[in-house]
Amino acid sequence: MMWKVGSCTLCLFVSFLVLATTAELDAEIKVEVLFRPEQCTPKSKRGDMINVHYDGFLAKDGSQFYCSRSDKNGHAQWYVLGIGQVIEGLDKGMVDMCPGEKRKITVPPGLAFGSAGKAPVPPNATVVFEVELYSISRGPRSVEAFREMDVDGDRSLSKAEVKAYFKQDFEKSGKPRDESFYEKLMTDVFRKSDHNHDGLISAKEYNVYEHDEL
Ligand SMILES: [Ca+2]
Ligand SMILES: [Ca+2]
Repeated sequence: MMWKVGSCTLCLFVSFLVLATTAELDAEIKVEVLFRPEQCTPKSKRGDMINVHYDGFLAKDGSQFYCSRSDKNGHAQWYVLGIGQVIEGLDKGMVDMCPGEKRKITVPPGLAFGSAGKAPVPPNATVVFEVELYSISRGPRSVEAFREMDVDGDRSLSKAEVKAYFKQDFEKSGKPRDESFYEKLMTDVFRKSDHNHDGLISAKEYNVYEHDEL
């Protein structure tokens, strides 16, 4: 009799756990705006290059597992938004953000590190990111941008072409930066996009939208 009660309780408990886990895997992200500048433009959108600092915490106890300010010499990180360079929850949660804006993004495991986790994040963990957006470089993944960057028209982007484009882009926005900044930005872009490491970004490597016309 005791056994029966025991196993049944266990059984209920297990199915409750499974239900809870499934619900968490299906859950959506939660976005709280911590700070928004009065002049909130431009807004980030898929395909933009964004520069962000972010801190990661475990939801269950608030412990910090990542801090971009202490990692990689404290440089804010460059990402192309919306193409899987960061966890899905951040790709979704950093849309429509303007430079200077700060957000707290709570991400369920299904849109973060999943049932496997990723050390030091344990399996099935809900994570919380505090992100601060520094700058947005407009639509570098558009067909127009590719054509504009590909000055010699050989349907691939050299390092010089990419660097010149960013330089022009920042100068146009009235915020020119020094040479090492463009160099770093260009290096980041090649590290993430030059998949076959031939020193050129082909139309195919660049083309996250899979436009036929490239
Ligand atoms: Ca070219
Ligand atoms: Ca290449």
